[in-house]
Amino acid sequence: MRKLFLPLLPLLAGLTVSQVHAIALPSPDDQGGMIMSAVTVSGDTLTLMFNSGTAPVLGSLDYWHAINSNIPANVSPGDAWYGMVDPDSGSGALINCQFGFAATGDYLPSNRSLGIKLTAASADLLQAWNYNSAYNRFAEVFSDIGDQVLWNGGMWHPYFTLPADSAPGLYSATFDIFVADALFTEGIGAVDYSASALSAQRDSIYNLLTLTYQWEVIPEPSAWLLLAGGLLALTVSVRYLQPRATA
Ligand SMILES: [Cu+2]
Repeated sequence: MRKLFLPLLPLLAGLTVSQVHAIALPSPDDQGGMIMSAVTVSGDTLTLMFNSGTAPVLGSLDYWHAINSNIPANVSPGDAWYGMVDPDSGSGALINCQFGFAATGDYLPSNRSLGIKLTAASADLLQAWNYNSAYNRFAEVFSDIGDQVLWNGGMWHPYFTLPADSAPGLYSATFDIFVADALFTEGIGAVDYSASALSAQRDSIYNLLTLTYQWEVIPEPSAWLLLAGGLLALTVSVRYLQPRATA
């Protein structure tokens, strides 16, 4: 029985600290690890390795801090993401950045680059952001269905967000990965979403890959109910165990 309550302990530890709210954006590792989609370029063939079996949680900053107290505490209101994500002074968006894009293989011709295009989303309010802490950028990408970025093939973990009050359930976004007839020029990190990047056309000599990411929104208040339940259970189990321990 005792073992059953152990997973609740990190949650307990996180709660006291999360009341401060002074926390930075959690990295993929802070959220439970990267989930990569790996693109390989071989001649004019693109292949994709992606295990679509997991739907990571889109959670509030409070949620991430509750499950992981190692998230660094160096946030300031000047951080570009603050208004969107901060639970107190910002919109408190639910976030996840575990999904990442990465490419290997042959170099493309110098007038070509990889592109990623949003082709479908299960909710209008699902948003994607290119985060670069060094440049303090938190810039929306894929604002509308059909929007794209050019991609230099380097590992890219966009942050996906939903409004704080989004209904629990599964959410998804579908992307095309393709070769575009344009140069990667004005990238911030691994992606270029300049005007010329947005208007690049697909080079159909190369095949098209499609990819669907799926996330889960969980009812966060129930995490606190669970915590309360866990506390109660701990109390009960301690009271139950104590007579035996001292006997
Ligand atoms: Cu990665």
